Amino acid sequence: MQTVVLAAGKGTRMRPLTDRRPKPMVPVANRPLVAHTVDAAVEAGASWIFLVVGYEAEPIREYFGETYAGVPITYVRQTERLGTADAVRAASASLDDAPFVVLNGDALFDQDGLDELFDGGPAIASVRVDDPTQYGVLDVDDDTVTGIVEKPADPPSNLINAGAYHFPAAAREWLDVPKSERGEHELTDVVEHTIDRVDVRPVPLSRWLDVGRPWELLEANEWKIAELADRHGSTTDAASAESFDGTVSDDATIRGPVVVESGATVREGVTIEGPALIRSGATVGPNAYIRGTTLVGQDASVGHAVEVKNSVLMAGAAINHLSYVGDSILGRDVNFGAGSVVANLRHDDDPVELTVKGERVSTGRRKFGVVLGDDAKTGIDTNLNAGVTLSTGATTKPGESVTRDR
Ligand code: TTP
Repeated sequence: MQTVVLAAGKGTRMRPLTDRRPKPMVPVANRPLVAHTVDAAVEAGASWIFLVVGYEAEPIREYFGETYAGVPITYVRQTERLGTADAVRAASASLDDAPFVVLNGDALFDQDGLDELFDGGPAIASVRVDDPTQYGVLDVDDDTVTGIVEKPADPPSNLINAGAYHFPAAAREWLDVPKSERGEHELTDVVEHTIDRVDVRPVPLSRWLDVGRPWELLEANEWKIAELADRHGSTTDAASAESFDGTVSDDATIRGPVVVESGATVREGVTIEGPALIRSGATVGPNAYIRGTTLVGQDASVGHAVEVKNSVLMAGAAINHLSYVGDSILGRDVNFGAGSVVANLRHDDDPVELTVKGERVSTGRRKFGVVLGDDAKTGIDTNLNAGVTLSTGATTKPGESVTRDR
């Protein structure tokens, strides 16, 4: 099945984490986000991948090369970000006269659901949610989709569009849709054309995650680190040092599923409660505590008397002395000054808010810490309040208490 993967988005809602990398390349467990989508597509039967790229395309090309997992990759450049239908239209000249699948490159799909989408005829993947009013909602009659409505006040069902479509060959002729109210050429309008002409099945997904905002990156890592660690990590309570590819001290305590990649070092006195992934070149300890689904990225370091809980540390991030980091995302080469501490809970117990595109929005999480852009550095003894974002390269002074974004 020829498969178009949409990866030309800007990821503006994920800033500052997308200042220096396209959103498809943000790290999720041991690969970039879009690689999980491509892997799932290959597993489901993709025979050729058409990657639509735009903003910061080079790292995507470098990662996948000309073939990936034995499947040829064609890169299609979308020159202007004019919408998802425009993105597929950019790819359509390269497609054969045959059915094709389109996947949003910034979503995670469960494998069984994707397998079902690829098998059989035209289909659209959907997820059942409690409140569908902020999504594209499917109208379904028996086993056929009869309509799709954007953000309806009175939704026809609880099934939302999950951004994965199986189109008939003829749909290549239907991609030229006018701009929608929000000024984009949208694939949902192409779906409307398709359901007017052929039967389209709804394919229910049991698990799905649209990764648009920073806390969803945390959720993506929670999903994929747990999956990876369950597959490869030690599941015994007291794993022996030999169970790991990396170097693990006999005096470290590892509980639950943990992956320590080759070239990573876990020193004496460390406790890691999985799921966790310690990537190559990373060092942990001595005497550090890691818990609650954490990614320690390549060459990152977590030093003496540091506790890291449920967080993502991108490559080269360093928290070396006497710190606490909880429910947070630290960009590449972030440096925590000694004694810097993150708050991840409000005293009124309300969900923590974060700035997304200039507005404070609820993360929906009672526990959420901070987001630090690449190269941000805290002075010693900095306190970072829950929901604070530090932009790329930002610094704090020693002893500062940071309660606002900078
Ligand atoms: P969005 O999530 O709507 O856009 P985005 O990824 O740029 O994020 P943000 O809104 O934070 O800036 O895009 C959905 C998917 O479609 C995503 O995989 C990116 C892709 N896309 C394109 O490839 N081309 C486009 O013109 C648009 C609008 C999206």
